Parts: sequence; C-alpha cells; structure tokens
Amino acid sequence: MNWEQELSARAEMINQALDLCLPDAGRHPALIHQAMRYSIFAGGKRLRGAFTLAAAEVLGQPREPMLPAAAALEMIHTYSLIHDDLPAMDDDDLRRGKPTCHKVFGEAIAILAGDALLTLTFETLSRLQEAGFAPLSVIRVVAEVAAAAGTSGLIGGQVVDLESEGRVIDPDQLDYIHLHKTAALFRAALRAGGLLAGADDRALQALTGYGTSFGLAFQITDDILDLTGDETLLGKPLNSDLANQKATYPSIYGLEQARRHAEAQVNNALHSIACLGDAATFLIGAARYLLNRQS
Ligand code: GRG
Repeated sequence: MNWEQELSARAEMINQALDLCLPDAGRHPALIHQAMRYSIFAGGKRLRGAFTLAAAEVLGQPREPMLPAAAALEMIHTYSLIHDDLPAMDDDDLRRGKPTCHKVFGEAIAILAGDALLTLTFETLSRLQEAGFAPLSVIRVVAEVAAAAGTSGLIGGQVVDLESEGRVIDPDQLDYIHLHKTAALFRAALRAGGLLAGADDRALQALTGYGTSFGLAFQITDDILDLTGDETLLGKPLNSDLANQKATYPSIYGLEQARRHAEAQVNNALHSIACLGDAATFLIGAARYLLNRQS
C-alpha cells in the first residue's frame, strides 16, 4: 500500500466510528442531526483523526480502541470548518466540493451544527474512560484538545486572522495565525493519541515537534494550492485568500520562497520524529505527501 492508500484505509475506519458516534439523521430534532452528518460526511481527508491513530501505532498500540478519539478530532475539525465558512467569517459557498452547511441548512442551523459537533467532541473524549482508558489520560486529552480549540489555539488564530484582513502583516504575525489556526489541532491530534497510548516525555516531545512543523508546512502548501491548485480537486474556488484580502506565505515571501519554506518545515517535521524509528512510517509518509499534495 502506498501512503495515500494507507490514509484511505484509516479514513474508512474513522468514518465508521463517526457514524457510530453521531446521532442518527432521523433522531428528533432531525434537522440538526442531518446538518451535522451533512458536513461530517461531505468528504475530508481525515488527516487529524489518522494522526491520532498513528501516534498510538508509533507506541505499539492498536488502532481500534483509539477510533472514538480519532472521530472526536474530526468532529472538532469539522466544527471549525462550518464556522469558518459562515457569512460572518470567510463567507464561503463551497467546502469539500459541496455547498457549505449554512448554504444548505441556513445560518442558524449551521451555527448550531458547529456547536453540536464541538460539544459532542468532548462528550466522546470523556466517554473514553468507559472504554477502559485511564481517567488521568482522558482528562489530559480533554484539556489538550480544549486548549487547542480555545483562545490559545484555533480561536486565537482566527481572531488575529480576522484582525489582519486587508492589512500588511509581518512574517511573525503570519506564523502566529497559522501556528494557532492550523498547527494547534494537528499537534493536539498527535498528542491525544500519544497520551492515550501512554507516551513518555521523549515520544510526546517528538509528536509535538512534528505536529507543529507539519501544521505550518500544511498551511503553506494550502496557501500555495489556493493560488496554483485545481478547484475540482480542492473542492473550493481558487484565490479565496486574495478575495478575502488575506496575507499568505506566497503573498509575503513569493511562491518560490514559500515552497522552500514548506520544504524546510517538512524537514523539521521529519527530524522531530527521527527518534521514533520505523514505527513512524505513516507520519514520515504524511510529511512527504505535503510537498506533492493536490487537495
Ligand atoms: C471557532 C468560529 C470559529 C471558527 C474556527 C480556526 C477556524 C475558525 C477555522 C479554521 C479553519 C481553517 C480553514 C483552518 C485552516 C486549516 C485548514 C487548511 C483546514 C482544512 O483542512 P483539510 O484540508 O480539510 O485537512 P479536510 O476537508 O480534508 O478535512
């Protein structure tokens, strides 16, 4: 199996776990459950969930018990996308190749679908105790994911991003936005898998460094794809950063320099996990995939 087939196999398992975790589409009040399922199952590479599984695999733990945690990471990620697409945020009509949640269900239900996925994330993580995980590890994972989603993570990055629209920002401010908007959740996904699998400090540090560098490289390649990618493969229109007057790595550094910056972050990511050896094959493949990603 090549790396993309490995990712698909993990995505399939995560989709099955999501199906079990989410309320049925027909459950009352059906509209909200349909909206949650619409956005969760609209596509999505399932990278964050796959990282939770991969972190556990690195530590010699099986994937199956980690699946609810992986599903939870994908729920919180989808929440962030639904809210990011709202008219008050990026005001996007397409996501994962389909009309955005608010275009299909209206703004009020889209806001609530995001909120419901956010709260279901923490319900799902808390219930890991019932599946036999140590309560202390579960609490650490809940705290980790909450911190990554809050003002010292996703929301902090989003606020600085909103404040920066239409302004000239410096490279440090751009790094701040993407370390918080993008890298924080990748890092939390890896650390969650590591904590549940009983990682020691050295392994946690390796996963943390990898998540940070992977997240930055992912965002730089995302910025490059927004200019040079294929709309059909991306599932959203090109040039959205220009339309929203957003500073990006290519707009600050130029395309070629941005590509070199992405390569440097990929090398940093690989360096961080060198100590984990062959068990980290999936993570090594993920970092290499970034330099050729099309979606
Ligand atoms: C909390 C109101 C509120 C909003 C959250 C931080 C944030 C706002 C949204 C982040 C959304 C975003 C566009 C982040 C950038 C990271 C990124 C490029 C996400 C897309 O990730 P992929 O390509 O998506 O892994 P798929 O569809 O494959 O899951």
